[in-house]
Amino acid sequence: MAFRAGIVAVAGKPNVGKSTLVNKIVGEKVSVVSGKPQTTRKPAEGIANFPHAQIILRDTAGIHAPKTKLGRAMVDLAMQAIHSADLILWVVDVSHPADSEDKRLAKTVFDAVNDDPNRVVVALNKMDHLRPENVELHYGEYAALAKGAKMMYTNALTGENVNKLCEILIQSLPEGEPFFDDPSVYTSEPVRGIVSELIREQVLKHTRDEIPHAVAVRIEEWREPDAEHSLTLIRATLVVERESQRPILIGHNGEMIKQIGSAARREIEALIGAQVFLDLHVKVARDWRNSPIRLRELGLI
Ligand SMILES: Nc1nc2c(ncn2[C@@H]2O[C@H](COP(=O)(O)OP(=O)(O)OP(=O)(O)O)[C@@H](O)[C@H]2O)c(=O)[nH]1
Ligand SMILES: [Mg+2]
Repeated sequence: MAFRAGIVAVAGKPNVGKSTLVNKIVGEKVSVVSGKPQTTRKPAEGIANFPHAQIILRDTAGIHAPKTKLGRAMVDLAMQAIHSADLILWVVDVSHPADSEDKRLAKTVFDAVNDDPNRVVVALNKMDHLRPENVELHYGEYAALAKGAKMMYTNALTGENVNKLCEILIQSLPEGEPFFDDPSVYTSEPVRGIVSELIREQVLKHTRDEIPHAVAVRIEEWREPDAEHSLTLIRATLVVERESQRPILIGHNGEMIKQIGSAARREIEALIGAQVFLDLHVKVARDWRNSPIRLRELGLI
């Protein structure tokens, strides 16, 4: 059996479950997840190995009409990923009917592959939320947009049908050698990048309203344990865009930032397999989401 390998761009509207699905396929957390739209900012890469195939998944930001320079950069990077992939895994939330945004996205996806239905696979995700009376209608609507591309119902949370989806992806990939030889490598992201995302994930989980979108994380210092220090020290800054957001993020008596820090620390310790001292600070960078200099500094463009 010929070995197959290639790059799959995972694209779709915000909050449909792209990152959850990527993590499930890879079997590790390569991309952070939250209930809030626009969680993913930069494409994250996950590598899934099979006996006769290697799938390189590029999880992208949800495609939306951007309101900030950050939003513009997120959508631009997602578009680049879509245009440079062997295959597009288009994720939709099948529990909702297809709307005008889905129609626009279908055009974006099929334009990127020159209307070749063999280069698109559709995951009908959140199948657990699809009401029985809507099955036929919603399936029909997405099938009409999918132009003959293969479709699979999935539940990215439980992993239901994810194996079947992988089989379809593998069949659709070009023949070729694996890109990454070491099967223990599941991402090409640097560990610092993952750690800063794990911190941001806890900010997303613990805050609401405009705060989740207003925060970026920068790792300032990373010191491995030595003769004097038994813990790995990680010092990070939570960048907010307005002075008024600082007290919200710090919380009463520092409770909020403490909760964010201890939850993130547990995740980081599990990732790097070592005890960590996580030191978080809040800084204001006025309107950073609209500042090209700040966005570059934060590695977001
Ligand atoms: N019930 C159900 N919930 C799901 C499923 N897949 C994902 N979710 C939830 O949907 C929410 C969004 O998931 P994400 O994986 O962050 O979605 P995303 O498409 O990556 O979102 P953005 O990065 O913002 O574009 C989270 O609360 C997930 O737990 C599913 O199959 N069923
Ligand atoms: Mg995401």
